[in-house]
Amino acid sequence: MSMTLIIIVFILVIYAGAIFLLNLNYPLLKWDWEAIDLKKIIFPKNFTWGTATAAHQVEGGCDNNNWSDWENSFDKSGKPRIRENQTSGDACCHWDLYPEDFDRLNELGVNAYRFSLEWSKIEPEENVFDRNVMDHYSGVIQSLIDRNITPVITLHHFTHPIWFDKKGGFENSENRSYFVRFCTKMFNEYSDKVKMWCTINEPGVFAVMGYFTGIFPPGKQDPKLTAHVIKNLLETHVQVYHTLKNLPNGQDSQIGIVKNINQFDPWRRWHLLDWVVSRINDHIFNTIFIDFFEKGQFKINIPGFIQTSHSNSKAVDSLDFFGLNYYSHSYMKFKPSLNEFFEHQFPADEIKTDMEYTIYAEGFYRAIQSVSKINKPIYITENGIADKTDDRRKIYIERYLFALRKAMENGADVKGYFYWSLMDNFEWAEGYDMCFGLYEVDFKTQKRTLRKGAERFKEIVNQR
Ligand code: IFM
Repeated sequence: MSMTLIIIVFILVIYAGAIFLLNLNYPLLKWDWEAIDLKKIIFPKNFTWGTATAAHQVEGGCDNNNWSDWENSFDKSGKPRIRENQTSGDACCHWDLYPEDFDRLNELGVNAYRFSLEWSKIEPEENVFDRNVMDHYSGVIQSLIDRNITPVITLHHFTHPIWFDKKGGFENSENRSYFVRFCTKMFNEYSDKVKMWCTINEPGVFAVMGYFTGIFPPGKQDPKLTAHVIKNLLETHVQVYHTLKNLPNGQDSQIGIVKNINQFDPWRRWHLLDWVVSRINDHIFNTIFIDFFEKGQFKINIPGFIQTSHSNSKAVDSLDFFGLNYYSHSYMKFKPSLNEFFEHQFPADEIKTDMEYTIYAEGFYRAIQSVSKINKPIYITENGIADKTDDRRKIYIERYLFALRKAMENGADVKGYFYWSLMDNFEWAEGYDMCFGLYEVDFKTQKRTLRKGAERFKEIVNQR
């Protein structure tokens, strides 16, 4: 055998071995849905059922934050930032209509509601707190309690005041103190009635979309800055957690972070470069967060690109619960281009949602398993489908709740589930075209109508 042949055989053996190990370690879970009985999905009696929203997406009148600026701006080529130049505007008028929206929570039979406080309305200028706005949120909380609905507050859900943004937002580590001050004030104000708090919603999405893809504000495309913002958000969470825990009511409050887990699977399971791009995405988007809370270590290791390492022993002790948002997975195909290294693919055997992803309930099971490593109680703080024609919502709800129940039966400590969303709302860069609501909203009349596909959610919730 010539030397060249030996080298070729050697490389092929190494390649095949690597692919074999990758397939073994990261199997693609697929269930035979035809053979699964989705009629019997029964949850424990004490399970928390809720729906979720966020201020900017539903309240209306959010005109003093990073997103209101963004909605009125254009990219370098003159293209609007939001699909068809839409703006959040009056959104669902939830600011005024919240009492009737909360009647809908009773109609659904849920017992919890996750919503966010709009920092830019509460502190419109640096260190100026608006008493009327704070009283408004007291009314919101009381209105939930009057209906036997547990209020769950999110302190940062993608938006913050323009004054904070102008200081560099979460790009600057020194700015953390402004957010900590806001959180402290909110906790002092509401923690006698609110016992569950989410610090930051989807730090990975916020950082990747704002600083890597540039689809969210501030529209930057800088991988190193993305890593820095992620680290800063995680450190901010730790600081907020420990600050609030030491305040009155801190010890009897549940405080956690909300993180979206998205699986990244290689499009061609035999192709090493598809594996490389999917593992890198998984590393940036999922693993660094899980490791931070499991081991207190923040480590990004993409040789020649980003390498950073930092540890904080307080991180392992900074969660009373882990808030998991899950929607889908992404099939990654390597792209030989200098600008983009990968593209997304959609298999024919998976049902597409209106967003750029498919229905993949098995990934919900995988996501729950992966965050179970952190060893904290889990709340599903978001899960839902954009389905304008309402012909996939029922199947989505059944499959995802089946996956959740299965994960619980296999030992996952999941305490509750919040459907995203109570009603159609402003879906960020997608504007109003993505209809995630259990209730359809007619944005001209503000009329809400329960969708047929949502009936299955109601049935499962009320099986208690
Ligand atoms: O609407 C968003 C929400 O604000 C954050 N999580 C994902 C949802 C659906 O895309």
